Amino acid sequence: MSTKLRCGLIGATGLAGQQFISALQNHPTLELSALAASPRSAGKSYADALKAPNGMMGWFLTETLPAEIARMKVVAGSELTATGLDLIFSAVEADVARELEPKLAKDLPVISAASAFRYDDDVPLIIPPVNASHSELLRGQQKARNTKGFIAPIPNCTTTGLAVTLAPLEDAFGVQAVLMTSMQAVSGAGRSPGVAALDIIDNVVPHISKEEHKVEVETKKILGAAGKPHDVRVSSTCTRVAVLEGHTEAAYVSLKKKASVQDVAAAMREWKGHAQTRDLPSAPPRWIEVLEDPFRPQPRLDRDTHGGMATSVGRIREDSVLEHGVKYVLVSHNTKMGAAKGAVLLAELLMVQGFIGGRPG
Ligand code: 2RA
Repeated sequence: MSTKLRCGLIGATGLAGQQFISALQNHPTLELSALAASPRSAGKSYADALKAPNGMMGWFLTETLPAEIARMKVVAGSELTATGLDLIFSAVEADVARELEPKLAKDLPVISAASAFRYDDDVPLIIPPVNASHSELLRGQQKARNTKGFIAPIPNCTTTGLAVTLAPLEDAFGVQAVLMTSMQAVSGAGRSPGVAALDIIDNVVPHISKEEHKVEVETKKILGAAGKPHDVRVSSTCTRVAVLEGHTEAAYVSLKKKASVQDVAAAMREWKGHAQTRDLPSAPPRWIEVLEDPFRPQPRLDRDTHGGMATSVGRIREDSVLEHGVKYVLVSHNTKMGAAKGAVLLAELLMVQGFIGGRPG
């Protein structure tokens, strides 16, 4: 019998759900044991649930749908029970998450890509190498909500790349203010409805609903102490560009202490992240790759570095407008480190920390 932890996945048929299926394939300690989606898919095999009325097989990843997943029976999210499961991954939209996640968290840990609970004071927002210790909030959450499980969301994918690059700067020099402009891939918008081809080809769309607020609030929450947001000032402009995968961000950072370009590059290169994350199965050999070529990072060339789990940084320069200013460009894989693989990494951390394991009967 398998000794892997048994995972349920809600929102299994959507694009984010498919990315979870991919992220969990051949995982050394986790396996998918239950798939849940909307009542429309309930009772069907996963392959049948993906079929559109026009006959299109709605599997959107480049890798083949694994045969054992294709055969699995899908249940309605509202019917999924904790029995026989160790944890839940959630890939549902925020409104569905608001209803389903608290029910499931009564018995099980819920690792979520949804934004529904990210801003609650008793909910940590963890990027494992950056703020692994924020998991201490989970015990308080369990007590306050009287649950055996808990809800642990991952941040917005645009926040992830920014926070990963700010963490070594905060550790080495302190950060006081950040200005950031993103150039975000279309995959970030999902497929329902997603971004229409006619809107994005030959174009840049200068607004993504609620995105800038998320980046600003989440960055402060992640860089702060558990339950106490950092006082860094964050201002962003989020745009959508005609790129499939990989968010590019131009960041301008005011440091607390002056640092040279070489100091900043060294701080990022040498940053190892939280000690508990170094040996996690999904951890890359380095969290940040600093590139010297002034024409990098580029999403097409750099998003898949270390399996999409590393953030690539280039164009590090001094900034003469901000106090102790530096500026750089980063690329972070929005659907890997910024989504499903990042959520799996969080589950791995919470296993090491003893928050996950122990199956309800
Ligand atoms: C986007 N960050 O790219 C969002 C996805 N959650 O639209």
